[in-house]
Amino acid sequence: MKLLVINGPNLNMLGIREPDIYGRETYKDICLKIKTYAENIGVEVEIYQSNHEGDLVDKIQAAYGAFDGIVINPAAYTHTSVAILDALKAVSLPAVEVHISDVNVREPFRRISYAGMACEKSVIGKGTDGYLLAIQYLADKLK
Ligand code: CA2
Repeated sequence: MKLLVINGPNLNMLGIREPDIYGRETYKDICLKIKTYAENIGVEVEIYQSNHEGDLVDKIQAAYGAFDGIVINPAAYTHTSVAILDALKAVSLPAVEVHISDVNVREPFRRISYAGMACEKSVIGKGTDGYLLAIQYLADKLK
């Protein structure tokens, strides 16, 4: 089973600022944690990050026929991008949305998730363990 983990803008800056919201782990730490977890449960993962909406859309499209499921944290594009929503709908792969912080208790604009409308599950406010919970969910569903 092969899963694609997609991260949106600024997530590559994690661990550098706002540790009270996003924790102290760096993006590199998080990638290693995801890869180690996936390997231990026999799941192959590719992790992709981009700051560009169109690149994220291209990556979602390229997942069609190449991956069994998608874990996605679209970061700020969560709350703005109909293009990412449409791409997720177009490929129609089982997808899980992850947010490190609890977007429901922050600014009101973070309560809307376009990407979430194409995801069968949302893991919100569980810190970076949310990625692992999302991978486990898809692994259980797809096995
Ligand atoms: O909680 C999440 O995972 C978010 O998707 C993170 C996004 C935010 O725009 C969403 O509303 C919720 C922000 C990504 C990273 O932002 C950084 C900010 C400062 C320092 C490092 C990263």
